[in-house]
Amino acid sequence: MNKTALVTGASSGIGKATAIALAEAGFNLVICGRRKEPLTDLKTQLQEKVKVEILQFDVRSKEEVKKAIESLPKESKNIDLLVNNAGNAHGLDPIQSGNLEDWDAMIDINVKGLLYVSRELIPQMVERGSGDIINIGSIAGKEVYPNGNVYSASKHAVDAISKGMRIDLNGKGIRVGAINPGLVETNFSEVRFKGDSERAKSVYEGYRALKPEDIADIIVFMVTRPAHVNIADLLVLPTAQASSTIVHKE
Ligand code: 8X3
Repeated sequence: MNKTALVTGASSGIGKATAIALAEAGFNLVICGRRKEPLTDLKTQLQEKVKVEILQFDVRSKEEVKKAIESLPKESKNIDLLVNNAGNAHGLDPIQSGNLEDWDAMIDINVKGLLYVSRELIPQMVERGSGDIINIGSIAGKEVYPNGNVYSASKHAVDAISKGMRIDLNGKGIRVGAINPGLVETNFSEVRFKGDSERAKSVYEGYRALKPEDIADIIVFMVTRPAHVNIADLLVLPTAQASSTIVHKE
């Protein structure tokens, strides 16, 4: 295969697992993130199999996004698959006491960051008449749960953007798919609870949460279907989870 995938938030969690799974499927990679070290480690791990470029930038900065993508060497410039994964939850507070910095972070990263990266890469897909875009949403983009307010709003925005992309890119040879995970054991809760490891750990206790690899597998499946098949929208939960708030714990 001679396809290149660009994965944002590739230094950990779902992004990292997706990069690894895509390399196994033969995709060359552009791995993106804010911190260089984990990306360098990942590159070392994967570069025997496929070509790997690192792009270090913060999706919150449109200037950084533009500069980074423009800096790609010629042979990695054509991105066949964009995985919009970078995103996080910050805080879990009722609306009346929400932290404004947390709100900014979630809207800037989860919504605006996804848009900045997409805006840089979609025109060349349109020009070539081919491409795949996978947006990582969340169960929080399908329903709202107590104290999930702004995180949920940001993921509802991702849901709307995925639908909007599918409409605007219709007829242009580009597939747009969304995957909306429920509880996946990553550093997601550690970030949400600002390093409170005990509280973060308890989110995944008493049942079998999804692993990042579970989501990565599905992404590889989505993008390796025949060209006329677009898996548009998936909600993926651990078997123990029925909704945002209903999780069967032993
Ligand atoms: C992550 C899942 O349920 O914590 O997006 O919002 S949840």
